Order: sequence, then structure tokens, then C-alpha cells
Amino acid sequence: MTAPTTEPTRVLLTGFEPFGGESLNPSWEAVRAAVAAPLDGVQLYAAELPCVYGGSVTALRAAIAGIRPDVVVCVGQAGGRPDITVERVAVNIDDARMPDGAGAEPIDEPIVPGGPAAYFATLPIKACVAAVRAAGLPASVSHTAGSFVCNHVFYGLAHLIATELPQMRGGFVHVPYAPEQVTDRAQPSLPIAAIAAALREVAATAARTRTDLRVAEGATH
Ligand code: PCA
Repeated sequence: MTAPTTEPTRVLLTGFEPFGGESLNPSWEAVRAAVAAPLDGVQLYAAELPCVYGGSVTALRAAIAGIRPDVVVCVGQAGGRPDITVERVAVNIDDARMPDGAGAEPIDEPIVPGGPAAYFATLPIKACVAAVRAAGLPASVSHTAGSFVCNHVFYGLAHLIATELPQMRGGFVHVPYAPEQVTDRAQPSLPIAAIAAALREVAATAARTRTDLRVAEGATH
């Protein structure tokens, strides 16, 4: 008799193209590395998104339509942050001090006019943080993904889940610079291989965990 086979959970990881004059984006480099080896019980997929407000969500939707993932974890660079940050909330605003890759500089524009002010990630964010820490890497919950393209794509993903794909789960992870980006700056960094290992922990945890840990990970400010 053959053992019953369970379908692997399909997890799509996305990273961004370089922006802000950088020669690489650690999010995409780490996503690429993260999907290069098999992961137990999980089928990993990767897609690179442009650093453009509307275009990022268009590319994300196309990737989701082709891959039909169970879980989506979008990943972006948060230069200056020292650790892997699992985002809790996406807000319905585009407003940043730098233009996107297509030169757009929106001020206080809703991402979805009339949409909810915010969405929460539908991933077990605290379990993901715990898993990254257990792998020996620094991680925390973040309560803002900013109001640039990363927040935009996170909100777009959450809106897609809320309105069209309720079976799918998704969230966003911000990652620090890679060391090669900060050789001339006193800024925190993590090697791409470490970021990739952290993303594999997040993917595996999100795939197998539906009820989050009940531990305090909030912030006082
Ligand atoms: N980080 C930017 C956009 C693309 C990326 O990798 C952000 O945090 O909004």
C-alpha cells in the first residue's frame, strides 16, 4: 500500500528590483537564494517585482494568477533596520519622500479609493518571528511598512486576499541591507545567505501554522 501523499503548500516569495541608486536589492537576492533548495512540505516559487506603485501590484497579480499559491510573502529592503521585520499592518496611503522607479511622487493618495484604512497580515507573524530567532537570526514584528512601494504592494496583496482570494494567506517581510551595500556607510546589514535562511523559516512557518503564538511582540512607540 502506498502512503497517502499530501500536496505541498505552495508558497510564493517576491522580492524587489534595486531602487534608490543601489546596485542590488537584498530582498530579491535573498528570495532567489531561498527558493534554490527544496523545503519539506513546501513548494517554493519566486517572482521579482518592479519598484513602481501600480506596476508592483500588476506584476504580483500576474505571478499569483500563474502560480496559484496558498501563501504569499512579499519581501522588501528596509535600509537602516538591523533585523528581519515581519510586518503586521498595511495602510491605504502612498506618500514617500522619493520617487518610485517610474518617477511617481504621490502625496497622501489612497492605494484603493474607498478601501479600508488598513489591513493586517494574514500570516502567523509572531510564529514567523520566533522561527527566525530560533534559527539564530534577529527578527521582530514591525507595525509600519512605511508608505512607499513596499507598503503599497502589501496593501494590494491584502486587498486581493480580502476581496478575491480569501483562501490565500499573505504578508510582508522587510529585510536589512546586505553588507556589500554598506561598505562605506555605518549601517546595519545581514548577509544575503542569512536573509535567505530567515525567509525559508518564514515560508515554512507560514505554510504549517494557522494560529499565531500568543506572545507580546508589540511596541510602546
Ligand atoms: N523597499 C522599498 C520599496 C522596494 C524595496 O525593496 C520600501 O520599503 O517601500
